[in-house]
Amino acid sequence: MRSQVVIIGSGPAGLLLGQLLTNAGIDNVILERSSKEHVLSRVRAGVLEEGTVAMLEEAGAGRRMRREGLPHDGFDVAFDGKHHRIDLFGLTGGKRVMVYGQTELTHDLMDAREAAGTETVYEAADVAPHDFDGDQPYVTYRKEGVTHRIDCDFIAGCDGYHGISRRSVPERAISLFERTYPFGWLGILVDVPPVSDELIYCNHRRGFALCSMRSTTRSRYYVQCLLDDRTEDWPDERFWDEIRRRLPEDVAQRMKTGKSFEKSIAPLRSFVAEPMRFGRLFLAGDAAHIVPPTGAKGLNLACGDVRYLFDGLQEYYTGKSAAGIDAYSAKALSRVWKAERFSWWMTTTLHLFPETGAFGRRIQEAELDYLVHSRAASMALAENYVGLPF
Ligand code: FAS
Ligand code: PHB
Repeated sequence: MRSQVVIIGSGPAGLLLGQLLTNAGIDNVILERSSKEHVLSRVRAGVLEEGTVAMLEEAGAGRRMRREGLPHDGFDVAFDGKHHRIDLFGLTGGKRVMVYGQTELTHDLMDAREAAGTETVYEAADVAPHDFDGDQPYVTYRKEGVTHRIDCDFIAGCDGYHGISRRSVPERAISLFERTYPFGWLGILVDVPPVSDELIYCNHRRGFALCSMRSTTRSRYYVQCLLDDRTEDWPDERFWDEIRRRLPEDVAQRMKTGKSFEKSIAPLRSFVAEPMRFGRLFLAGDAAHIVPPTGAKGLNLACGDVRYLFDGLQEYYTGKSAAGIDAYSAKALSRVWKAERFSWWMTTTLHLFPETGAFGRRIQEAELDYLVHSRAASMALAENYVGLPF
């Protein structure tokens, strides 16, 4: 079999790239190791930057997001018992974010791909990229006991942090940068109205908390937890007690509680692989970088990579120029590192770091005080949160 582009991974990066390529008449196939149901069962991001929203519409997968998504013009930062609104719209000259779950976005992209009749091979085992340092790369995979080979022009490694693509690059050719955090996020989904119309990011001496949502009837809440915590350590009753202890009194009092139907713990990490291109293999999304979810950047960064990679591939196939794909890695990394910095800053400013002691706590308090009382500081937060330009 032959295709122009083989995409490894059917997450947001792979699906969005595949849809843009298909719409541009560039044939592609996605190889996904899990089942479609498993991909859709994952609960992850919730906030889309304007650039991501525009790309979904460009891909022809934005209708339901426009109908069901929640445009947000600001969010609250809470600390010391009070909450302060960050006016994204006012501080960025009219930009906002869209609250719309990654699960829904993934579903919409899968539906668009199926409508276009473009192939995704689910439950593809032992996917492996080959000869990407030459000009005749190919990918092999096993399905129902049969090994298949797809010859192609390019391979897009959109297979996430634990994928095979990055791990297929020789160690001497890649540099890894990483910072781990001494805590995780415990998240729940619950069908009760959100406690606030907008998100609330809360710094508290007991730990970080985040009040988010998926709709006006479905809340998404998080608390900072210990790295070795397990979901069974957190029955709903403990979760509700803890998040209300961390929120300002007026917020805690009006919080609706209920029985969670999803509960998971995610570790936090900052990670970047450089470069993001190896001959005919390109890394995009979590395969190349990870950010702590505090800044709501992970999914949006994946879409930013796809912006550059799709533009470069389209230029290669139509303009017969390799300038775009040659510039991909440097361009993507420049935006990735700015988002890494922002996500690291949001995480260090909002979470409890016992090891930084009393001095570290006072620095956090000064950072938060400056943030909400300085227009310049709030503008810096706002322009990063709505998304830096592509
Ligand atoms: P993904 O990981 O989404 O997709 C990769 C795909 O490749 C998967 O479907 C996987 O099954 C497949 N794959 C892996 N190995 C393969 C192989 N060998 N062969 C074939 N297929 C393979 N971001 C936010 O902005 N906010 C959040 O709150 C947030 N929460 C998160 C919670 C968790 C637990 C995780 C892991 C991530 C979270 N993120 C969050 C980040 C997340 O949204 C990612 O940035 C986003 O999924 C990136 O999309 P992809 O790059 O497509 O990678
Ligand atoms: C979410 O709704 O899942 C969410 C929102 C904002 C974040 C992280 C997660 O920063």
